[in-house]
Amino acid sequence: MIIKEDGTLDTASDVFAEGESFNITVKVKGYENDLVFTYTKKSEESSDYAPGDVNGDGNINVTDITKVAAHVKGKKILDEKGMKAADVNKDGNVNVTDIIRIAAHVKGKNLIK
Ligand SMILES: [Ca+2]
Ligand SMILES: [Ca+2]
Repeated sequence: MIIKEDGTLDTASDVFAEGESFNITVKVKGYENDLVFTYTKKSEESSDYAPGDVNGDGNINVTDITKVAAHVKGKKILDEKGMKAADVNKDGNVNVTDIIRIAAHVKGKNLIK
């Protein structure tokens, strides 16, 4: 755990706790009112990529089209999350229809919601 210059605690580097949740108690010598922070693990559900954002970088752009195209051609198969994000029309298949749909989004013609 790192305490940054602005006083925030950075625990992202190395998780020292396991399980669904854990507490961190902050005590300051000579002062009352201990602070207890409770951290709860993010559910798998919320970590899914947004539809169309195949590489999960937060943007839907030409990189995502390229990735879906490579998948459809059988050159580079997407991982599970990528597959889910790539199937923008949610018909259970990742194919050229999805590429067209993502391309339309990138062009600003038909946005994926
Ligand atoms: Ca992306
Ligand atoms: Ca599809």
